[in-house]
This record gives sequence, structure tokens and C-alpha cells, in this order.
Amino acid sequence: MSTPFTISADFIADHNAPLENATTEDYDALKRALARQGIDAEVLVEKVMAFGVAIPTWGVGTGGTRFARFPGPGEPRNVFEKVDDCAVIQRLARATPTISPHIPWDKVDDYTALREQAAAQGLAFDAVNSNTFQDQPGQELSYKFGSLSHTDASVRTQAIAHNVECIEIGRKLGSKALTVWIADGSNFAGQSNLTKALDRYIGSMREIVAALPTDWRVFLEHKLYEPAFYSTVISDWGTSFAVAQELGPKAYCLIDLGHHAPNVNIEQIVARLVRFKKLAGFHFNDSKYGDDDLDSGSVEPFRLFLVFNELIDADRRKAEGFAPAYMIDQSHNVTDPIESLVQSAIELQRAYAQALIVDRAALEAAQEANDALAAHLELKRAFTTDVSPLLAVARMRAGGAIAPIAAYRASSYRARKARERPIVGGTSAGIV
Ligand code: AFD
Ligand code: MN
Ligand code: MN
Repeated sequence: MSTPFTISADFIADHNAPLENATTEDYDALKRALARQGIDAEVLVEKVMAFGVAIPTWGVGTGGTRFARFPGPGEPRNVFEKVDDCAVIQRLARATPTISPHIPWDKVDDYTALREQAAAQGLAFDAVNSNTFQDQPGQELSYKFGSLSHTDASVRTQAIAHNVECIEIGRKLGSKALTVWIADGSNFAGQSNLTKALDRYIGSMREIVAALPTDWRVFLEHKLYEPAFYSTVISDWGTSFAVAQELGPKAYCLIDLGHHAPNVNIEQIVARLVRFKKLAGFHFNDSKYGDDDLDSGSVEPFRLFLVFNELIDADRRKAEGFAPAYMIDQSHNVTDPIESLVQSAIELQRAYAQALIVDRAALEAAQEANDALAAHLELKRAFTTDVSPLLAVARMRAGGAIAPIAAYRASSYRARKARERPIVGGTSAGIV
């Protein structure tokens, strides 16, 4: 088989060439403006260059809803091709050096080969996501009525074994964490004993935690509804936190931004979990109504900024045990997934850079003096600063594209993939 087409460093450099002068000019202007506020733009560029968020393997395939999925041309047909797409995202935006795999969707015979293929393109593997929310072909027992919290012990045993297998696969890939999201819950009042279901989940999770290598963590992902519509077993951060406490020092709480009721103060949840040393990290996305899995920063960029504001606050305080893992979890239904993921990674960098611009001393002084408006204006000043030139310079210095979406479109990558990857019938990405 011929080597798959990719976007080369030379192509990116050529695309950057006519844009470099204007980018530098804009950056210099921003640098001067920031210097007047006592901020060194060069330090920010370095921090932005060091920022990394993991791409979920399912994110590079077209997503869907329960109504339909409209596949795009040239979709990756297996995890090796997903890695190729992740590599292109990283080449263009230089913000996504890791991949978060999903088992069994990404199961292969040779994990060393998969790890090496990723490493050859400068990529490593982040948290492994288990899947006990679907039945797989040939699976002995069904998850229709739950998995880790199922009433039947043999179903729980099967779900535990799957998670242990995910850990084994993750070890081969170089991961250090397992993310567990379960669809367990109920659709009718009275269907499930709410206390016993949680007890059974905790019992199952204890066995999974016992199987974790010493240097591994487990991330518990809560979600208030869907696919169960009356109750879910791990419904909210409070349940997640209480369970993580019972499970001990290897268990942490993962925040998927879409997994809360509308208007919930997510940044405050971040602060709480940091305070109690239980913040695992994030599945970044955006939403309007529920678990919409829209592109990060596309609906509520200010909320995203406020989340990063809490993260920077924790980082500055050197909060004990603070080591959040960043992942994207989006479903791209109407866009080219590569474009969405490139832009989402940039939006995350933007929120991060803006949060770094907050004058922490000024903010604290206003808070201590109960000057509500001054405190708010300090955040707004940072949030309304256009850091785009700074992000562009960070990408340029890292070898990425100044204008990543334009470069991607000019490369004809998707058209090339459409020819290289003829549809073989059904993709393994699933509907997420
Ligand atoms: C579903 C869940 C959750 C999870 C993802 C991958 O809502 O966000 O992270 O599947 O397992 O979308
Ligand atoms: Mn998620
Ligand atoms: Mn979700």
C-alpha cells in the first residue's frame, strides 16, 4: 500500500509565508499593549505552546444523532486512519499532542504497532475510555439494563472485566488513566432502587480500582441524563465526588462540560473539585440545551474562559494534587471533524491565554474590598483582549499553520482521503 497522503511541514511553511509579516505586526502591537499592563507576551506564547489537549478517536469520524448520521467523504475507517487524522490536526494547530482512545471501537491486534504509528507522528495516548453502554457483536450478556450497576452480578462481572481489559490495552499504549462513563440509570420512577444501584456501582468500581497499576488514575464521568431519562447512577459532580472519596486516592472526577443541567455554574464545580483534590480533568465541548457535544467555545466562550480562570487560579496557588487532564469530547455532525477539532483546540488555547492575562493581584484586591464591579471588569478586560495574534505566533513557532483552517482547505486533504479511503460499509465510530 502506498504511504497515505499527509500535510507536510513544507506545505504549511509555504502557506504561512505570505501571512508572516502581518502576523508579526499584529503580535508586536498586542505585545506592546500587554507590556503596558505589565504582562510579558513572550511568556504567554511559551505557555500557549506548552498547552495540550487530547483528541478523542471518535471525534475524527462524523458524529450523529439518534435520528441520523450523515457521513462525510474520506472518514477514517479504523484507528490507524484516525491516528493519521489526529496527526494532521496536531500539525496544523500544534495544540493536540495526545489521543484519547475508545475501547472496543479502537481494538486492534497489535497495540505496539498502533503506539509506534502514533509516536512516529509525534503523538502519544492519553486516557482510555471504556464502553459498557453498547452491546458488541458476540457479547454474552446485555447492557440493556445497565453494566457496572446491573442487578445481575454476572453482568457486572463482565463490565468489570471489560474495564480491566481497557487498562491492559492502555498499558500497551502508554496511557496512565481510565475514563469510566456508564449509561446506567432508569427510565421509570420505581424502576431502579436508587440506593442499591449506586452500591452496586461502587462495588464494581472497587474491583476496577484494584486492577489499576500504581501510577494510574481512574476518571469518573458523571452525566445527568441520557440514555437513561429518569435517573442516572452517576448523575452529578456530588455523586461523582462522594464515590471518588470512597474509592480512594486513585479516583478523580471528570467534568464533561455538556453533562450538566442548563445554567449550572460549572466553573464553581471546577473550584470545588480543585478544593477537594479530586479534579480529574475535562471533556471539553459546548452546548445550548444539554449534552449537545458542540464545538468548544462556539456557544458560550465566556463560560469556557471562566473555567480556565479557575484552573489558572488553582495553578497559581499551586493547589495540591492539581494535575487536570484535558480532552475534547465533541460530535461533529455538520462540519468536517478535522476543521472542528482544529478550531476547538484553538478556542481552548484562547480561553487559556485570556485567563492568563487576568491580573490576579488586582482581582484579589477587588474581591477582598467587595468591589464587585471592579472584580468583574478585571475578568472582562482579560476576556475581551483579542489574543489571536499571540495564538498565531505560538502556532507559527511550533511549526503549525498561521491560518490552520485555510491551510487545511488548501491542502485538499479531505479530497485525497476520499480517494484513499473508499467506504467499506459502516464505520466503527458509533454515535456519540
Ligand atoms: C458519550 C457520553 C460521554 C462519553 C462518550 C464517550 O455522553 O460524554 O465521554 O460517550 O464514551 O457521548
Ligand atoms: Mn464525555
Ligand atoms: Mn457526552
